[in-house]
Amino acid sequence: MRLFRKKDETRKSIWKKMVDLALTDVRVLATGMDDESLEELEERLLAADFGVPATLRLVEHVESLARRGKIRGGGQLREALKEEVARILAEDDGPGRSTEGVELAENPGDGPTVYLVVGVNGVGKTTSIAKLAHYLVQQGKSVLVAAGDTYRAGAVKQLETWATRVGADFVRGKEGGDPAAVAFDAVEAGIARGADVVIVDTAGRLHTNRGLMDELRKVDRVIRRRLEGAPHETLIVLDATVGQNAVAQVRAFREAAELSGIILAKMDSTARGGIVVALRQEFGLPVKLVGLGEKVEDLDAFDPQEFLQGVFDGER
Ligand SMILES: Nc1nc2c(ncn2[C@@H]2O[C@H](COP(=O)(O)OP(=O)(O)O)[C@@H](O)[C@H]2O)c(=O)[nH]1
Ligand SMILES: [Mg+2]
Repeated sequence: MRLFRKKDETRKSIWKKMVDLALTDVRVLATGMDDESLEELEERLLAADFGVPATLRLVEHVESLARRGKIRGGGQLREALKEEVARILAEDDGPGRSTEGVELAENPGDGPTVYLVVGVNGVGKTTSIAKLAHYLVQQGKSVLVAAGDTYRAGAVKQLETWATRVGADFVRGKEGGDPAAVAFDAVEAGIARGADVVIVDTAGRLHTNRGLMDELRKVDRVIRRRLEGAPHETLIVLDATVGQNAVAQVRAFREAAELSGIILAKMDSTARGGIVVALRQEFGLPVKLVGLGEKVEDLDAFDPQEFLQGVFDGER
């Protein structure tokens, strides 16, 4: 399936916000790439959540161009940065990446497409599931959501309320019950009811919790066993406002599940877009969807071109 980007004011302001960071205000560096300028560039990139590996790569790139006399002014510096970030974002492009939107993998065979959604507490998993379900229902798909977060009081109810609101089918487990059993029941129900898509919510206590990772492994295994090729996407939801913490979260969850992409929630609440680049540089994992608010419509496909423009060509 393909999620086309929404053209509205909300989205415009998001990309503009990133520009507010003044990353593009490189005029100070225009006098020549001395060590001080490079240090300042490094500081700015780190402050914008680009993370150490991506920052070093970008600074080295700029330095080497400058040494060869290829960067003489702010404009050239900006272009050099933009090109290198574009290169990072384009690396390891999996199937379904395009500048127009994101294609989430689908089940090519019989049975439903299954998406497993993971991430720590409070990042926006349940809300993102509601948004994705809403989008899919709007596309005419029959969607079933499964309340795999059986730990947190209210988590089941929260998903049920969303499901009812967006017109998705709903599978619950017993409170305090086994999340893997819920996942199994959900895939089973999806097959029996002929659902197009099954989305499995999960618990997200701290990623330092070994029990959680063991449990996720079990959920993943149960889904695999019940339906060949499933889960078709394992999406980790990250909170865009937590900076480099997001990198640590991906590292932890990667141990338990084969992540296929990122949903970056709360992009409306941050002006630092560098995390997108940090995640790509470190894991080669694409941001597929971005959360832009608390309403069901506030989900969008990540568009690398628009991202680049927002960060480097925005109004100054
Ligand atoms: N501003 C904003 N808030 C969000 C977004 N996504 C989720 N939230 C809020 O973040 C909080 C936690 O969300 P929830 O989906 O329950 O997180 P979960 O614990 O990971 O399932 C809720 O108050 C949501 O409304 C987003 O894209 N933007
Ligand atoms: Mg939740």
